[in-house]
Amino acid sequence: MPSSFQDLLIDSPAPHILRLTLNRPEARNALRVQLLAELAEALRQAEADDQMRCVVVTGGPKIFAAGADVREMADVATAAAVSEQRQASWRTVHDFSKPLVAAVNGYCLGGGNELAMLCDVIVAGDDAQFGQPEIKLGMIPGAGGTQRLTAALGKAKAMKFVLSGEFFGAAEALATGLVSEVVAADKVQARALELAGLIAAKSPLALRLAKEAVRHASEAKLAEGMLLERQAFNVLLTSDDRREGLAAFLEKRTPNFKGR
Ligand code: DAK
Repeated sequence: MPSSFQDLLIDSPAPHILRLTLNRPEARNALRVQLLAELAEALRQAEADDQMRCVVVTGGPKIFAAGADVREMADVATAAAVSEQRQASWRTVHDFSKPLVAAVNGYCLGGGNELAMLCDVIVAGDDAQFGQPEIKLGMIPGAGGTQRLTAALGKAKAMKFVLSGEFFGAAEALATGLVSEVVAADKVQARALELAGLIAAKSPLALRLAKEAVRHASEAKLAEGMLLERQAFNVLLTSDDRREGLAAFLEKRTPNFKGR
């Protein structure tokens, strides 16, 4: 792996296992374009490396990720310029054919939760907090949150969280099936690596086909919903409320939404 990675720590803690650690603690691991591009590049390299059979994605022991980078998105010109690159990175995560295990401690919000939901197995700590708070910024989820959260939680709960932006804890995430299992916060990394080890010991060919088949069961109808989500997201891109929501967050005040 190139040493030029800035936002991502990369190691191989056990044979056949690659661990990618989101590493922007000062911004709560916000997924700026640079970080997403590095994640995509690391996955491309893991895809091509026959020695790598399972990838663990984590934000470390304190926080998974606070979503897209609000500062980056608040600058409309920058957001537009990097939009294609950002989407290409998300596609690379989505298309990755080997098993992805998310190890989640702390906040797992917005794009962070969408990243976790793109993983195949989610091990969460009892300190984990999930949510899709985009609505508080005058936005909606943009990387499949409206579709995958609904598939996982059902309409009533997904609506509550997508419309209110309220967070929910690990117990609820487990009860609703959003995560695979919950363990004590300090056991998350070890348990994720243990599961990754179990997975990596299996036939790579069988793993790839199993992943594809299970995905088909849960995502066959997803494409249409993703299109709708993308159109709605784009409509909101130029709204005054979105500008206000992002500015209010950065200025640490309550937003004054006008419905425009
Ligand atoms: N972006 C940038 N900076 C962030 C950030 C974020 N998402 N979250 C936190 N920070 C920064 C804060 O600005 C603060 O910076 P300084 O003031 O120190 O310079 C620092 O991290 C610490 O934040 P707090 O003081 O707020 O820390 P707390 O521990 O008190 O609270 C928190 C942590 C995570 C609960 C809170 O920071 C928070 O609510 N953050 C915002 C969460 C949020 O709204 N996330 C959703 C972002 S929108 C798309 C795909 C995906 C997306 C969009 C499009 N396409 C493919 C089209 C995704 C959108 C989103 O995720």
